[in-house]
Amino acid sequence: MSVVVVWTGRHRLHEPGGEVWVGVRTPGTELPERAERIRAELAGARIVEAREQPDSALLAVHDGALLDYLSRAWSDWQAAGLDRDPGQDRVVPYIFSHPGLFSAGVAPVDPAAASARAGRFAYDTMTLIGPGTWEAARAAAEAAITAADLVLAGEPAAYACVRPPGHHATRGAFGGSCYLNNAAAAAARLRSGGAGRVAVLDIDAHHGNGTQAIFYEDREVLVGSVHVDPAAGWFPHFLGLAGETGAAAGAGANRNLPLAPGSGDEPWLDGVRLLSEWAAAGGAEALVVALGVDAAGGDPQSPLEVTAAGFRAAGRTLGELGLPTVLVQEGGYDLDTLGPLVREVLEGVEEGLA
Ligand code: SP5
Ligand code: ZN
Repeated sequence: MSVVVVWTGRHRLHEPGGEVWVGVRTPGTELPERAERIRAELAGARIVEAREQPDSALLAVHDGALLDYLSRAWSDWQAAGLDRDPGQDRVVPYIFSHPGLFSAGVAPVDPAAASARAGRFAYDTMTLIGPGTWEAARAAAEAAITAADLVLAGEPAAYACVRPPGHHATRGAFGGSCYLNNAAAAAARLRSGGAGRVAVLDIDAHHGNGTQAIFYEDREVLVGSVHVDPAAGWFPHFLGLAGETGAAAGAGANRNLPLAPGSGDEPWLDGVRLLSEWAAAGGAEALVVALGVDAAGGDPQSPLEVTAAGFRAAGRTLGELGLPTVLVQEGGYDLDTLGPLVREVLEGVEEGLA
């Protein structure tokens, strides 16, 4: 395989320890073994270590307040004794600065209590923070940015084999197993490195709401996502519909293609093709693929039914755009098929680029 793979072993520092869903701690599926399985499948590839990046690379897509919070969340939680009393070994929010709390001219206070602070930045209860979460999330973003640098230096395609994933993280909030938006950080680096217009195409089974929000008013970053219809009962539930097309200078620069639960190769590949044509027509000069493989039939987190051949065909379509291409790992939770499906996409990209 010729696609260069960017890797960091620091992902292992993030052990989510489950997900609190409807108030119950469930085992969770965003496990360290995910990245290890993909890496094992790509054992023959060229591997490059993620390079450290300055804060400015993260501040291009995130608020400083979110970065400050994430970097201190676990130590503040521990300093407040919450891991001993009541005995919660991960940061879990309990009160949220919901917009419905506030009147015109009344802004949220920065809460003094560590137990409350999470609810200023978390938008769900499933995305837990432990001792190594910040270091791992930062390493994942750094790996995605490194992949962008490799492509700027002339690699036709680079794949960041990362976790935790990123596409649900917004400028100022985290959720959906995501803390920092790795794909958005890669797109920002491609832009600052000279790409005029960048397309981020998201083929994860879930809507890339974080990436959408980050670039919603940006005409130079086209954001497209094909995903299971949130209005049919799927995460992120509150947005991700076809009517969300960008705003202000970014009007028309966002595209959502929601699919019915149960959709398989044909409608999903139609979506991938539409997004690719849209990116080409929009003048994209570089491509970021938010590469989740949870649209696979058999994935525990989504009802889509895409096959291995479908993933290969999607890779080919994206490769045929002929653009410098950064691929960033997002979801995909069936440990036995995750690696092979990523390989199908990467080999498809190579075929398309050739
Ligand atoms: C990056 C990514 O793929 N994030 C996916 C986050 C979606 N998680 C939604 C989980 C909804 C609760 N699932 C409970 C399953 C109970 N059987
Ligand atoms: Zn997903």
